[in-house]
Amino acid sequence: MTAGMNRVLITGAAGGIGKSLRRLLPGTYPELRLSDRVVPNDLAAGENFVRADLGSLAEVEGICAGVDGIIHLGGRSVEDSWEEIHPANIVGTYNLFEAARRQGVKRVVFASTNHVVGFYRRTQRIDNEVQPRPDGRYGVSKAYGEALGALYADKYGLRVMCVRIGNYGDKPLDKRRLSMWLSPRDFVQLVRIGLEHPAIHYDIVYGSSDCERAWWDNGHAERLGYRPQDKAEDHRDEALAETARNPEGPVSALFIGGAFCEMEFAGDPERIR
Ligand code: 15L
Repeated sequence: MTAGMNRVLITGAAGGIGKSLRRLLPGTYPELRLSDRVVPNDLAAGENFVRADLGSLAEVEGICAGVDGIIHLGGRSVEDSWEEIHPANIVGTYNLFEAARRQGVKRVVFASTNHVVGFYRRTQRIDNEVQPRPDGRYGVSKAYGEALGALYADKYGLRVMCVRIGNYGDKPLDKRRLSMWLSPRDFVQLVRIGLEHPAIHYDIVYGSSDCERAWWDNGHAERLGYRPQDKAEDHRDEALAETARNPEGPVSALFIGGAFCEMEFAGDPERIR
């Protein structure tokens, strides 16, 4: 049933998505191992938690031992200084893939982000094969993580699925998120495709629910069997009202990455085609 996924590791288990997956995944796989560099403040009795810092290859190898599949949520998940992004997402992601290889892990689901393609215009419809156009250091670090995934898939036979997550949560927060909202149960469906689908080698999909305003074509996920259950438009009025109260800035409003594009922006929007 679960394609030999007897023990599944979740990194970043103390973070927002980690906490949510920990409530949704039990019962799906025989054993879940949780890890983060800090102990989750909501750790329940019976949860199997092993502390590890992604910056230490030895510690990451330790948490990968005996694991069949990894859901890699660890690292920085927003724009930040290079001093923060580098150890967590550059060194840390390398350590994760290398430790997975050394420990004979079969599959990795890599939490990537829409910010890998943040500088695509909202007027364009992109698919999962476009070249990266990151909108910050965070987006660059995730593009690098995707590239590492390709290397470890092609060279070492690890099966890797990268999910370019839009915005994860119970509902779309504003107008922009109506185009990229990802509900928890739809993310679980994508994670299960990554960990179980027999055709996965190195695949990139977008992490969004049923968003009729999507700026991307998620046909690749659909071909892998993804059928999102939750519709962004069910929350339309609230989301539009939020953006009416807090409109996007002039640069944010042009591009997929929104406010991440506008941070530190000193370019010429006209030249970004
Ligand atoms: C992300 O990648 C972040 O993890 C999340 O906090 C949001 O900022 C999201 O993108 C977004 O673009 O809305």
